Amino acid sequence: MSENPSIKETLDFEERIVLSEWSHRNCSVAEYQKMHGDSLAKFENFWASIANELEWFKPFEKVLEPGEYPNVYKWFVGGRLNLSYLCLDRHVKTHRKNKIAIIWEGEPAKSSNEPLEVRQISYYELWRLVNRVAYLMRHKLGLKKGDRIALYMPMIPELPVLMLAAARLGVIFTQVFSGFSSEALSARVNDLGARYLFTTDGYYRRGNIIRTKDIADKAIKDCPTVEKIVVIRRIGLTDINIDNNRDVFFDELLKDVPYNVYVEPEQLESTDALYVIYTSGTTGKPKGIIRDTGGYAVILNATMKWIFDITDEDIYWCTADIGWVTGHSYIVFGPLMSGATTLIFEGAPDYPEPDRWWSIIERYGVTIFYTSPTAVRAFMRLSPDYVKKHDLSTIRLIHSVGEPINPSAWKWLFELIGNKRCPVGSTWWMTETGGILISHTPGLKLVPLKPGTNGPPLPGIEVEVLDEEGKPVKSGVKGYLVIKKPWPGMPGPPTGMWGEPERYNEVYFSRFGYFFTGDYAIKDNDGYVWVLGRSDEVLKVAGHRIGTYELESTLVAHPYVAEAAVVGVPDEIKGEVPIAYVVLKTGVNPGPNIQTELKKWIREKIGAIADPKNIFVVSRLPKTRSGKIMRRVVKALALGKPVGDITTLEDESAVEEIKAAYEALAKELEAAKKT
Ligand code: 6R9
Repeated sequence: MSENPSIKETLDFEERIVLSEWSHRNCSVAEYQKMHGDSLAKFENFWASIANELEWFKPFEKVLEPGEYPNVYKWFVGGRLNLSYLCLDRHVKTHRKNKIAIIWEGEPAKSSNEPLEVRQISYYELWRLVNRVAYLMRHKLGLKKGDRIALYMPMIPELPVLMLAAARLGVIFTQVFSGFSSEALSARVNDLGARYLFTTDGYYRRGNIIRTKDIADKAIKDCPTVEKIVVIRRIGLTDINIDNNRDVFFDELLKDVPYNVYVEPEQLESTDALYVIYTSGTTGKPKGIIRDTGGYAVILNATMKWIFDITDEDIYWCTADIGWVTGHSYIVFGPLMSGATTLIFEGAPDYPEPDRWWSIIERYGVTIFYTSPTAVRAFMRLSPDYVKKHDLSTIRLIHSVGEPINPSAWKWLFELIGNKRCPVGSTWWMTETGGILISHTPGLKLVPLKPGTNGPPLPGIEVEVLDEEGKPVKSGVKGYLVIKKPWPGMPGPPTGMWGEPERYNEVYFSRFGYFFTGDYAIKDNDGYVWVLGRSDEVLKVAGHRIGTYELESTLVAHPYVAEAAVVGVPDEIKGEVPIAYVVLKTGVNPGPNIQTELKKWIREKIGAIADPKNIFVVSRLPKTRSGKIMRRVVKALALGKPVGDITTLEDESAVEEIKAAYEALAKELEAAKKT
């Protein structure tokens, strides 16, 4: 774990910021704690009242019920609803009918002479289109409730359209982030047993064309359940491979679907699955988290109000990729359920110029800005003039997500982007939680801000920080963050994890008996939670979650590699980056470019996000006498820290070798700095 060194400093400093502009919401810590305590005291009634703010086809009979498998719960049992209905049909019956639902901006050309590619889609248009696509899915592809599809899609409006159309029919989708490799894609498609794979010919990123269809072609060779690839033409590439028996173009399927078809939304059970999302853990293959329908809708609806204070006037922008959970919840389903205008952009933050984001905020008058600490740290390195030349005065609320925010990044957002007027929060949650669980809640009550904290747990959410033995630690002491009560949005029935009935309970509940998040945290005297980072073998690289185990097993799958150990080390911008130590098989002669070769291998097998910063070839790894790699030791060495007790080590020379590798690198970096 890369601990945030400034947290201790901030805890001691106890800076508290109260914004006079938010006086209508400001409250004391005691007041918040009272409200929070009340919500827990009448837990089920509390969540029932929040759930009743939604429109249900059939009201739920029971708030919460244990499922068939340990620690899997059913929320809002007996209730029927549909997220496509809640995101669209409900709004087109109101004043929101002609309101813009989605503003989309394509990647601008390098030359400013070319017009910007922008699409603004009203709720009514989106509703029409989703109906047509749902019709297409049902009648042309034969999809029905419970079938599975995979979406390997870039950031274009067709992606939310596909998600909403699938949701309308009860077709379970999984999205695979468009930066993942063909192998990562086929593993997920196969695990879910998807019938169709939706992708594009390509997309634009930093002035390049990424050829998604080529990657999909490669992936699909090993995917027996996939009947067809449906290709959305984003670029209009004429040289992609088309297999007439297997590939179909989306526009050709859609062409003769009448513009006015209506597909009645399936009345789904609250406990029916909406999607499956794969995420990295400490061991084994990625975990397919099952997302239910009712609990998820409730947590999103609540958090859009409490945390984002969403109103009809807002232009809301979450800068994540829709392929990650943040995009599922807070670009698509959350904002659209709230009737907001949600902004989607294709491309990168710094292309064609480093002010792309600030120009977007100015161009559309963004009011709510939800971003990541990694992006902030990258911008902080550049001249503030890129920001200052744009009018950002429309912004009224800022949050970040994905990793701990260091106080200086927080201050940069607060001062430069928010002009000291806007609440800035750091919303804690994870793929497994579905929605935000720990955050400041400017839309409800606003306790004083503190740079770097996540703030208090939301009403209805009970968390605790425990020591090794599972006892609560005192305030200010670091421990393990657990969630004590079930929450709406938690992994859904029947098994929490797709196809793996035992694993869910084993992974999350075996250690403490409560849901263990995997995070280290501190609770301060005000009950604010400060998540410090992961306590396990999961890395957060630029906010992306990567298991060291996944990287290690990919490395040892290379024909030259016998053993591998991967650890995370702090990085000024990305928060954390992987470093790998590998032992080669005896007798192989890899040549001088083995590091480059292994980096390429990881890109091919997982994707560029997992690219290790350094790969060191060593002759042995530090192991216990029973043959287990001592990661603690590898990690300390990678950080240039003392290794502590190594009496159980089998062979101390392994330590010396890694130490030497670290020192050589440190020297190299020092030399590079000087030149
Ligand atoms: C939404 C998302 C989950 C892990 C989580 C924690 C870290 C996320 C954070 C944060 C500190 C925040 N994390 N938000 N840490 N402050 N505001 O990121 O999901 O990709 O599953 O990652 O991210 O370590 O355990 P996911």
